[in-house]
Amino acid sequence: MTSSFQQMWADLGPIGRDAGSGGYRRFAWTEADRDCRAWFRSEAEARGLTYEVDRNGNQWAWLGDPMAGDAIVTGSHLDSVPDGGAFDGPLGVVSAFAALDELRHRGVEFTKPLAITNFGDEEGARFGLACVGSRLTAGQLTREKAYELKDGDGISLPQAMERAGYDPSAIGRDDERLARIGAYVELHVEQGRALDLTGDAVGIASAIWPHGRWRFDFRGEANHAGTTRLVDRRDPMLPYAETVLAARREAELAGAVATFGKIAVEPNGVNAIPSLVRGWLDSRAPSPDDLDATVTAIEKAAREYADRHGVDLSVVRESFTPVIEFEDALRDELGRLMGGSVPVLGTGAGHDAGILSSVIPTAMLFVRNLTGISHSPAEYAAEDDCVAGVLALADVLEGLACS
Ligand code: HGY
Ligand code: MN
Ligand code: MN
Repeated sequence: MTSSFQQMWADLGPIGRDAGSGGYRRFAWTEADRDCRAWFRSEAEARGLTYEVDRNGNQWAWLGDPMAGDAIVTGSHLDSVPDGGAFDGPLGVVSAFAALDELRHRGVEFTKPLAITNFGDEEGARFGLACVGSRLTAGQLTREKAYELKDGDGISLPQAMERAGYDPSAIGRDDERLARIGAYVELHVEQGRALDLTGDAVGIASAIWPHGRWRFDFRGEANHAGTTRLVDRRDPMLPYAETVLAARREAELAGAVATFGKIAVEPNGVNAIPSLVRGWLDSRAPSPDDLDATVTAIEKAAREYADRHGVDLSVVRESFTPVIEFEDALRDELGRLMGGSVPVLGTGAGHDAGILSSVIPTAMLFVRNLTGISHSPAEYAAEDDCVAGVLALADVLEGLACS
């Protein structure tokens, strides 16, 4: 199993990797995404699995009869954030194939269908909404709303799918497919240091913090940077900057997190006062009330700053995921199958398993990340810990699909 893991890791590694930053730029329905999908299909077919793409563009590799029902499904995503790391997503997909290799090596008999998946567009890096593939499948994103999604160049989601050779006409809730699934288990690199602090290679997820993305549009008045008196300016960069500081202040007060990590400026000229400063807020908190209090306070402060500078402000919520509590029974079953005394930990990171938990039993395994760094080229998990994750996933799949 280790050699198959290493080979898959080596094959997938170069796809969509930026030579300059060393990070990944695997955005939905781009060439890098196409190449990741081709890799997935080749691994599936090399194992004699039945390959298919569902109405939402998610990839599936089946062992056994896909229509038999009560299938055990495992996988993750292959897309990335801009200059993301190698492990966020791909570790779950590679580990799924490697766990199957391990189970075949053990000679186990499957009593249920097994499927390995790649859910499309989990990061939402191109169209701004997280977990598009799983949200569509779970019915949390309607076809109509999906058709409204556009990337920074104005290309819509259906246009991007068509240009990539996929038919977007039937995207939407997939009850027929959901009815075939008994449970979904996603293995993911931990995005934090909890396991490093407990000294465990693998952990089990308990919950996902509620989290969302809000777009703040500060509209001022374009003018000459050199000749416009300060008192005459309606500069949107000033309330934006004050709002960024307010976000940190309000998050600290609420025990939440808040990040302005993406900004777009028009006309974006060195010697021009901007007409528009568009900033995206990502905020997350242990409870819905904490999140609501944080974002409400940030927006209130932003409006005061905008008024003070004669700037207009609009705030739009672009993505939201409520608090996810993974169901106890499956979580505890995983703990038992992994030999007990496995740490159970919450996370502030969103996942397809979180979205799917609204419609099917789901659970997550986390693999130790020694630095906790993620969404960065520096993201890393030690090979021994990755192997421990594969063996743990194999134990779980054997217990769920081979008993
Ligand atoms: O943003 C997240 O939490 C996830 O990486 N999509
Ligand atoms: Mn991520
Ligand atoms: Mn992820």
